[in-house]
Amino acid sequence: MAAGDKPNRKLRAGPGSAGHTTPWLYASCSAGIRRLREPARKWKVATPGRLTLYNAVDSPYSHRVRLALEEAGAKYDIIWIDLLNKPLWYGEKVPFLVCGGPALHRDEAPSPEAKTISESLVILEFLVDVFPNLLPEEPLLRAKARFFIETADHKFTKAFFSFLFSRGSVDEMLIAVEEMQALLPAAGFAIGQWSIADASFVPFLLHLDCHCLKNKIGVFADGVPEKTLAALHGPKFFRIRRYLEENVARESMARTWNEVSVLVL
Ligand SMILES: N[C@@H](CCC(=O)N[C@@H](CS)C(=O)NCC(=O)O)C(=O)O
Repeated sequence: MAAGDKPNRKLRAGPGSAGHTTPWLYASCSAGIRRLREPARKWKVATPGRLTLYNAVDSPYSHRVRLALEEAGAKYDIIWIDLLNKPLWYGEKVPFLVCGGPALHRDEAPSPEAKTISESLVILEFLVDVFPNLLPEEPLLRAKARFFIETADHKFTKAFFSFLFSRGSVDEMLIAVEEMQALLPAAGFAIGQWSIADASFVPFLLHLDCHCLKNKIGVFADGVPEKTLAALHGPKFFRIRRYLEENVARESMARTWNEVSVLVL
């Protein structure tokens, strides 16, 4: 805007105001309302070609991605990696997603024309771009989902690994569970409808509750698994238990998890 120009008041006109020049945005600061009026977003969905997920048994990070793929109704191939005996070419952690190229075999590196993506949360964001039903369009809900993911990935997983493998304190573990519980709405999933926010968190909660504590997988002092399980199943954690049960009841979970073999192969 050149010096001395007046701001274009028409920009502040609401919908239906005579002659407003931009139908995209209006703000009524006096009413404290800001609305973004965009036409419905036209998702330009890339076609990534064949999707191949490299997974490992007992990996909550991999489980994140598999849940999202199942919820998206995606077609994908899955290759199981033994982390103690990785194929020679495989320098990555799991999960690892290959997009494009021909069908792969465990011992064969992806072809040069295939694209690869690592880091479970990056893969989840990529899947949202390809399968928009994994996250609602509403910006505030998207922000809420990302905050939930951020808290799950930093605070919860940090407490989880410290508790299980570095003799972290029960109290710190339970505080992290409480913090996640406080982010949940009164009913439903992390942001109401199921989304990648749930995919990012539930595998860790499930591992803690239904796998590591029950089967004493971790480095624990005597009595710690029992004490922690009793607390998690007490009235204080009623909401998060219900949340876990509702996640476990989903088809995506039935297709990817069972308590005996841990992950459905
Ligand atoms: N930040 C990574 C962590 C993935 C990760 O640590 N994966 C473990 C299995 S749960 C792994 O592949 N470990 C084998 C290794 O480090 O070589 C993600 O979110 O994908």
